[in-house]
Amino acid sequence: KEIIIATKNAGKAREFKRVFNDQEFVIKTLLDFPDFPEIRETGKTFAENATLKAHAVMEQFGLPTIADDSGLQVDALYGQPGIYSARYAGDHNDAANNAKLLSELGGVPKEKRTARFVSTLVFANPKNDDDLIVEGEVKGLIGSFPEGDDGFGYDPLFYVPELGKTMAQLSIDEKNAISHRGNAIKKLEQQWQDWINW
Ligand code: ITT
Repeated sequence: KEIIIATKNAGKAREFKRVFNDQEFVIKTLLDFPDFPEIRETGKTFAENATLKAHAVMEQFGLPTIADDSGLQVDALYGQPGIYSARYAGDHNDAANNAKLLSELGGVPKEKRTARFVSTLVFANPKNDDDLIVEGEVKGLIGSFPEGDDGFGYDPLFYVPELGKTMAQLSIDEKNAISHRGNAIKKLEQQWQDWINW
């Protein structure tokens, strides 16, 4: 049994593999297929983009496929960067994205730097008519400088008040325990075994 995670993002791939390791199926990601073409994310919502990615990959491989579309919503920026989180500063470059976020929030005081990470997962399968869709989120504050070396993307700027740390200061298990993606995966785990037709 094989499941494909429709992502080229190494940080996401690591988090999925950590949860789905040691099970009776094999997990692959698009990092195992470097020639797989870029999927254009033309949707207007996380769910639309995750659906596009899941179906493009499912149709190519004929296998059960999970896609994640995710991003950061910052209240003081009216929910931006949102679905544009990966390419906020142009090309996909985490350091440039973080620098742009800090500059956009320049002068905004701590209590107004509220934000959330959102992850929408779509599980598509050739033998199921309908997709399984779940969403997870986590709330936090955008710091005024990066802290921590783990994780990816905006993690060094995403401060989790309950833990007194940024996401980039958490181990992968600590991050999965509270993160938007971890929360979405937990919802998926409660449903997918009953849903899937192998
Ligand atoms: P795939 O489409 O190949 O999965 P991607 O990185 O392009 O990779 P998205 O379009 O869903 O994926 O963009 C998600 C962006 O949101 C990601 O590049 C980060 O900038 C940000 N993001 C999402 N989850 C994050 C997390 O757990 N920690 C930090 N940043 C995150």
